[in-house]
Amino acid sequence: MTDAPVFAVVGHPNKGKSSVVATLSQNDAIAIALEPGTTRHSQAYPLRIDNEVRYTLVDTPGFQRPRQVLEWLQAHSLSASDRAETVAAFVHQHRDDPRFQDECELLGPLIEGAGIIYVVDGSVPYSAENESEMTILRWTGQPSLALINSIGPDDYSEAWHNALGQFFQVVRKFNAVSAPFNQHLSLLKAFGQLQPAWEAVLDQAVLQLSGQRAQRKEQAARLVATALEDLMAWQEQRTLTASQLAGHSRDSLAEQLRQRWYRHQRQREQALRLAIEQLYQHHRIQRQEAELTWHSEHDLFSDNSRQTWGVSKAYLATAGFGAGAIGGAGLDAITLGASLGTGALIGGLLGAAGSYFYGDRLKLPVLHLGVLRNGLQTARFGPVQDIQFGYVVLGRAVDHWWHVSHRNHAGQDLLDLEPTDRHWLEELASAYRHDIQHALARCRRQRALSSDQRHRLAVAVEAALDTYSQWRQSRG
Ligand SMILES: Nc1nc2c(ncn2[C@@H]2O[C@H](COP(=O)(O)OP(=O)(O)O)[C@@H](O)[C@H]2O)c(=O)[nH]1
Ligand SMILES: [Mg+2]
Repeated sequence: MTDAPVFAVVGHPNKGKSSVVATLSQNDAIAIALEPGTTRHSQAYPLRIDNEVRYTLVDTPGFQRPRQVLEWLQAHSLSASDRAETVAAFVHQHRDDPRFQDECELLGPLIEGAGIIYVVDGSVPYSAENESEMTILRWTGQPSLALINSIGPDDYSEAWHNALGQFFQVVRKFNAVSAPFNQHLSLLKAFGQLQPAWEAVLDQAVLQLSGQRAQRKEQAARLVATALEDLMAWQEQRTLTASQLAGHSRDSLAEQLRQRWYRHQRQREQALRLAIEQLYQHHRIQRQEAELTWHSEHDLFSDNSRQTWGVSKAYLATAGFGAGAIGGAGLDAITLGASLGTGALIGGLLGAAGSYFYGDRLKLPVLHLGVLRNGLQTARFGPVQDIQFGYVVLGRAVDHWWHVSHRNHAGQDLLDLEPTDRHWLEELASAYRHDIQHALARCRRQRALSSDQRHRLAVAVEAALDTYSQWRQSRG
């Protein structure tokens, strides 16, 4: 038993009703189509937090014959006091009438007590055609809110606002595809204002959604941290008999293990992408991203590889800065209190300069052959030699997380993780950078992280997520 409010999302076909439902119920499985008439039946989509329904949105077909419906209602109503009953009578009498199937479907939830969310497209001019629909909705007597959802580039929202204000208790602009999360919350609060019984429930839902969002960020950071550990430490092994070994050239063995190593790294990164998307309840994102791969001649700082990986020179120079800062930490300790951490600064500059001036090529994993034991020899490839690799993985993961966590469930665009020139890493507090650097260095040497180190890495990655968000926001 739940007293969670129900809202029927109604309006003309193809104005973004299903998109509003998808976004507010965080469900990307809702039919959103270019063709009108995709939705033939009303369908309820509950939003659950901790397994409890907090509110439900009902996706409905659009109005087809509003004028005829209104004529019928006017002919059957005696006074303003019987209008809601007249609407109910219309639905009961026309249940099996194919001409009014869509109207019966969409009015059904309203006569059962659902609130109204009326969706219009603010990018096309206001038309009086909508007045029959709006009048019918007003006759239901249900709490009502109108959303101006602009699909195209033009803006007629002011005219819409003036008209809608006469029919609905609250009128809001809300873009189902691009509205940021805080607008979802403020919309829920507005719903709470429509009916006293809903206020506490929806205020609670707002708190829970905020809490859930914070929790998801923390979980995302843990997922990224675990992937970093795995990717940095990964080693491909193969144990061969002496005769098998004789049948292989060293090069062909290295090549075989190298292929396997790359495949694993790519799959591990893909698994991280999917885990992040699932965490945010996105199950059908189409993503375009350069593969995590390179050739032995790839120079880490060449435009070519940076573009391939989607990370910038400045970003990697900053990673180099982080690396240098560790080297300088000793200096820092000596000068502690006497200077403002200039030791770390100088070390950092040297690290960055080293990256630039000494042609810092990404040091690739190499093949190691173990000693012959009982006629068997183990060949090992990996882990990666170069800590910069960890920063490449981190930069890509943070960018992907940002796009997923800011994506509405009505979004259908290809998620194109285009490289941009980003140098947000320098804005991450140095203590976090140290923790990341230490963890990456340890994993590279295949030394397991202690639970404390693991925790610190996750905390530092979460700080990186915050830093990246702020950095993006500051760039508008
Ligand atoms: N750009 C943009 N497109 C939207 C938005 N809302 C809906 N659309 C598009 O408009 C079309 C109709 O949307 P849909 O939600 O299926 O409308 P419905 O028929 O009212 O349920 C789809 O192609 C959507 O992708 C929006 O906020 N922004
Ligand atoms: Mg629809």
